[in-house]
Amino acid sequence: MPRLVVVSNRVADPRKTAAGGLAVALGEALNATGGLWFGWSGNIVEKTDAAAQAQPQLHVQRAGDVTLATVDLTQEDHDAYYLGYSNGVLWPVFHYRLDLADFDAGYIGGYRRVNRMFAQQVLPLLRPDDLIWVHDYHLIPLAEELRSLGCRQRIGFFLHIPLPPPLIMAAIPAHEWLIRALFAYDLVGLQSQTDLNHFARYVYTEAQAEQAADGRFSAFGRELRVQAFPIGIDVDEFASLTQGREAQETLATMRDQYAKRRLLVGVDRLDYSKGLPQRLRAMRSLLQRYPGNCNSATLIQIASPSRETVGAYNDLRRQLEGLCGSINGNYGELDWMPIRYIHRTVARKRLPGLYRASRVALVTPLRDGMNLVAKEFIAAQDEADPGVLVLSRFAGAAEQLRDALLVNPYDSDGTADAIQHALHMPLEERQTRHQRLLANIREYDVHWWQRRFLESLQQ
Ligand code: ADQ
Repeated sequence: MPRLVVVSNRVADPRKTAAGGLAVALGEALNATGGLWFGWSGNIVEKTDAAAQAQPQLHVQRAGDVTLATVDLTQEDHDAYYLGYSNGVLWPVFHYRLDLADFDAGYIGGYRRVNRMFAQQVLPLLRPDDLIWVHDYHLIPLAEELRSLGCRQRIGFFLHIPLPPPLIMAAIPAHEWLIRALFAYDLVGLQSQTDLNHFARYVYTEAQAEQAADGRFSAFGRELRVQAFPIGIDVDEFASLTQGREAQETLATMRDQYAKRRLLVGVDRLDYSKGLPQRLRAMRSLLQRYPGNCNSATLIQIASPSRETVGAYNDLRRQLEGLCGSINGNYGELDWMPIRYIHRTVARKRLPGLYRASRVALVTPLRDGMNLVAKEFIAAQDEADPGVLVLSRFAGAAEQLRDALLVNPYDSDGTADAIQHALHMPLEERQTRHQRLLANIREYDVHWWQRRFLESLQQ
């Protein structure tokens, strides 16, 4: 196996548990080949620092057999590339939220500049037979930049977020440039069959693709292979976290506090793609339509702070606070509240305890590339008495997890009906569904994903 080089916006030390399953899986492949991981350091340097502007400083660090190489960004580049183009244009549009995109601000210059700078910085670190794996929407034009500098190595790209239908994609003024840039890769991986269909329709209708066979597309005078590789979690790692001290402590505390009540859980970044206001409205509808849940069902919603300097995220935060206040105010009792909303991150080692204490998980994004919380919830359950997953049909995970209760999150009454079903599902049905879900996430785990992508890239 050739040496693996991973390039992503952020770099994580794969030896740390807090880094999560993706970092562990990439770390595994990097370790096996003595690989290199390149990305932004997370540091922002002042623009007045002329030296840093001309030649960003490269920080190199060893993590076992893996080399971590990072560069700083100037404030201006960070704002245009990261906050602006990546999270103010690509993130909303790729999640179908044209209304939230800010097309006019000229962020694209910063996006191109940082991609070019990444290419210039990583190029001297490359060896002739390296395999390069680029991650996510921040770095779509990276291969094009690398090719223009003479890079001939195989380069693959994986998009962690959805790829929208052609007419939505076409709202981005530079849409053709973005899709053309993908054709500088040898392989593009997407999360789902739906994303793959959208890509195919785009190149047929917008780029007059000539032929497509065997996952190969030719357009813009180039040929590209595009496949779906649904990402998974490290099921064994998660199962062992579940047995750990922190998770067991959390489980015991929750069981103690909610002994005679039913617990529902939601764990998300505070992001408008995750359907949080819709989820709270479904809870309100549950209490209205099925009053037996009053004084009984409680949703613990953990929403970790995310991208707080992007305007749309602050509006959402206020909206959630208003909804929680109104639902708790209307339905709460002296000793019971229907919603416990926590605007914080929960330690990764505690999460499995929270999942296991919950009878139902609400994973109801309006759009999501995959959604790993759905898979983590399944992995953390007690097989003898498992909880039920209520899952949005608009999460990439819904293509695989057919044994969850699939819902339309825009339909609050329909979602409330599904929650009611989940809360009262007989043990036998819970077990059957859980066994099938667990078999699925075991077969298509994060190691499978990593191996399949890299095998395909090497072919
Ligand atoms: P995200 O949008 O971040 O990822 P997700 O797949 O759910 O979404 O992964 C989130 C991870 O962070 C999970 O491991 C979860 O446990 C953790 N997490 C989330 N909220 C947390 C909280 N409040 N406290 C503690 N931990 C929390 C993007 C795409 C997804 C895709 C992944 C991987 O948007 O669709 O599944 O990448 O490709």
